[in-house]
Amino acid sequence: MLLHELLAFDAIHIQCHDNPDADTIASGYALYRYCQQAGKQATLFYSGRNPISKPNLLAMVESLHIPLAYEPKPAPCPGLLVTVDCQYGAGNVTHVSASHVAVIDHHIQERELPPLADLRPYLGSCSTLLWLLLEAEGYAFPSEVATALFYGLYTDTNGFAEVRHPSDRDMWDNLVPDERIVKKLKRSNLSLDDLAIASAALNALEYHPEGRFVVMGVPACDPNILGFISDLAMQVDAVDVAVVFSHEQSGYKFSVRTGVREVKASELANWLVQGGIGSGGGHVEKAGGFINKAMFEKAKPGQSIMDFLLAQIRAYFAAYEIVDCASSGGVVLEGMAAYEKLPARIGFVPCAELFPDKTMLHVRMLEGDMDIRATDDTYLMIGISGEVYCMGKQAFATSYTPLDETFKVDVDYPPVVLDKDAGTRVYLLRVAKACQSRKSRVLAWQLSRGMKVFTRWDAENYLKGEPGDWVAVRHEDPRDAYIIKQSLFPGLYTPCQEAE
Ligand SMILES: [Mn+2]
Repeated sequence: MLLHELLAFDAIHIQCHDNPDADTIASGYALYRYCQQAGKQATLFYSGRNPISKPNLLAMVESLHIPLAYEPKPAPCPGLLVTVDCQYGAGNVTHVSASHVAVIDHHIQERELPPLADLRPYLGSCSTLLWLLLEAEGYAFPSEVATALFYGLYTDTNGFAEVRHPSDRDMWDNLVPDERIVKKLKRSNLSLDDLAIASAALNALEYHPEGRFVVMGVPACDPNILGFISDLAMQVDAVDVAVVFSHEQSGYKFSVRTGVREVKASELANWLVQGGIGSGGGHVEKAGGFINKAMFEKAKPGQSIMDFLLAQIRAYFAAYEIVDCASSGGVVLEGMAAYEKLPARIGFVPCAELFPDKTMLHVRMLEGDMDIRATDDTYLMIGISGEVYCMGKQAFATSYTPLDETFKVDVDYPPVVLDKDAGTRVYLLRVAKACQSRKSRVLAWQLSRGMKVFTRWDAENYLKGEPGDWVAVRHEDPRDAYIIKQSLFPGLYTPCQEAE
């Protein structure tokens, strides 16, 4: 959906979800300003049992002059009704009859959507979605709108700790908010009631020594409380993983924290919402998400959310064998078969052609951000999913043949490099050339159980394989192991024909 399609209507009514938070208010406000600038008759409102009372929301509405109306009994809408940060017909937004409806949201799909809808559950906030849509229209962000969207992302991602998608980070980097107002809002996030909730949760804390984790449930509260409690729990030496959730009207908001390299918080957050019951994501150490109540009750009838989370966390721990190639003997070679790695086409960018020697680069890709110091020897390699990794000139020369063509691939988020010294951005897919890997022989084995492999080169990050994926070793060395996705294996490897 493109935002200007909404402008086909003269009257545009924008509805935030009941019991609104900063993200829905910011999203609605940005859309309101856009419609108003286009000469439309726009209104911004919310409904539900209570008007907003939280100090930060009141301060947000006041300091940014947001014309947000509370309509406990909303009248039917002539023209277009747009629900932001929620879906028309869902449980967390009061029903308003309208002749035309549009939905802009970042939660998982709950309802059949109208033709005018944009739903991107992988984003950390609905504010990010509005930012992307407005950017696509070439919109110039007034300070109030920039500040609102910035604060919307801030509150929905626990102070940016749980941002999920590179687009979240792009918005965070690009918007220029009014720092004075942001500061004031950050300082009024929590109420005394929120603090009382935190202390009650800490009192009732249950520790599970077998997995060194804690899980805590709290009543509906400011989402920042979840991060606050889990961050506090992580400072206990016996706690490796913390999950804190709150009971919200339409589901459960949760925060995940981990302090051990064997568990990535973003992965655990995704694991908790398996089966389409919600959305989650974030970083290696901090992540979060939301579980939809109706979906959860349908998937796990009769189970409490606490029992469910405990079972999911235990299942996650049990699902993966951990192999550390740096400190152990590596993977078991017995039962592995020989395969030939077929020549594969990937992209490469020699840093020397773009940047001065020893430039600090910030690489942004779907997998996350990476900082590197690029020398004249560094090659940036771009895989077929848009993932970026580094290689030395020598290693490149022995394993790849450059081709005389550009590298083209269709990916969800094209990787981008920021030259931190010059402040310039380079979209790698615009400059990447193609190269072909040389044939090589590996031993490989298809996984029947999950596996996390720490390679010899990176003691902090593991490669993760699910059942059905493959583990392979180069040079018959059990410690030279890596993981290949099930879907990619047949295209990249073929059984060796020659006898041993
Ligand atoms: Mn939101």
